[in-house]
Amino acid sequence: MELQAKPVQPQTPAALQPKDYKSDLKPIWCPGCGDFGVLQALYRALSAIGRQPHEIAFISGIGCSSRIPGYTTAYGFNSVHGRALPIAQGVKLASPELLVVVAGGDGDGFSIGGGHVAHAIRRNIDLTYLVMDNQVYGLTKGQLSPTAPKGLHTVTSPFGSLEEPINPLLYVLAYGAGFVAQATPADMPGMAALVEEALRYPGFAFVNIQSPCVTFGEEEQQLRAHKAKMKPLASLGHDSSNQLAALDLARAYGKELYTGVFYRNPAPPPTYDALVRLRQAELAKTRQPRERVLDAYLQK
Ligand SMILES: Cc1ncc(C[n+]2csc(CCOP(=O)(O)OP(=O)(O)O)c2C)c(N)n1
Ligand code: SF4
Repeated sequence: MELQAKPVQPQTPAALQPKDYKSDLKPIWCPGCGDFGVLQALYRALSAIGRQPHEIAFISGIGCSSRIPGYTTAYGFNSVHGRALPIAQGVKLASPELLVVVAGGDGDGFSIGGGHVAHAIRRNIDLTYLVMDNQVYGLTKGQLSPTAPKGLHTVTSPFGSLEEPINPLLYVLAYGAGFVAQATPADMPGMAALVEEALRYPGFAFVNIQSPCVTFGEEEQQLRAHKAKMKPLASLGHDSSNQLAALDLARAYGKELYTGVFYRNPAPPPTYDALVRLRQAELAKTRQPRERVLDAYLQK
């Protein structure tokens, strides 16, 4: 008797839902922490993009916000304080097909890890960097962070902060980041749309998320205050392809709460990871047969 194969029904993959990116781990953030909103916006943005969880890698350092990788079904590495960006660059170069997302706090990114930001930008590695900017070190109980406003009283600034804060928007724009935006969980649809746009940008994309720390943050950094003072850049008629206008608006960091895209390079240059692949392909053509055997071995 001849065996007949069962007729195969053509399968169209079901569209991914936000819940498909949600892991079984329950977030242990304080009730009301802004990072809950960021996580929801991420799930929404990822489902809109439709990449499978195994095609995505989340890299973080250490901090409350750096817990994000564990709360997704994607690959994740909750690494070392301040070292998320160099690790993420290595991941992207080793596995260029992955969608690489870096998530962490303002302390992680602009204090201990501050030196890495400029290099990731000038290399133009294709990754998305989400900073949950709450102006304090949340995880270690509310010490002064690099974006803390002048005068802020914390356990490490008993006289009020005497230092000027770092301006993350101006910082990344000045180094030439191709995509720079700011969001707040006070506008969830706006934040999800911005995260999605950043994920889609081909190159280094940065989103500064004003994510309130309800336990150690100031009153004016909470959602209610954000709702009252946020100004969507689109409603101001800002042209996001104008880098100089973006730099000018970014100077108001800490005074105004502008949300939306400050800058999007209208002609994104090739990314570092794409250039590496191009050079590899060029080099492969000129290699001698013996060297090609070595290349094939190294690529295993
Ligand atoms: C090398 C190293 N230095 C210091 C620490 C202590 N530490 C852990 S998280 C953190 C700062 C957290 O603040 P932030 O990065 O802004 O994230 P948040 O907790 O506010 O989300 C510090 C100083 C550490 N874990 N490792
Ligand atoms: S300490 Fe602040 S940043 Fe950390 S979980 Fe609590 S509210 Fe969020």
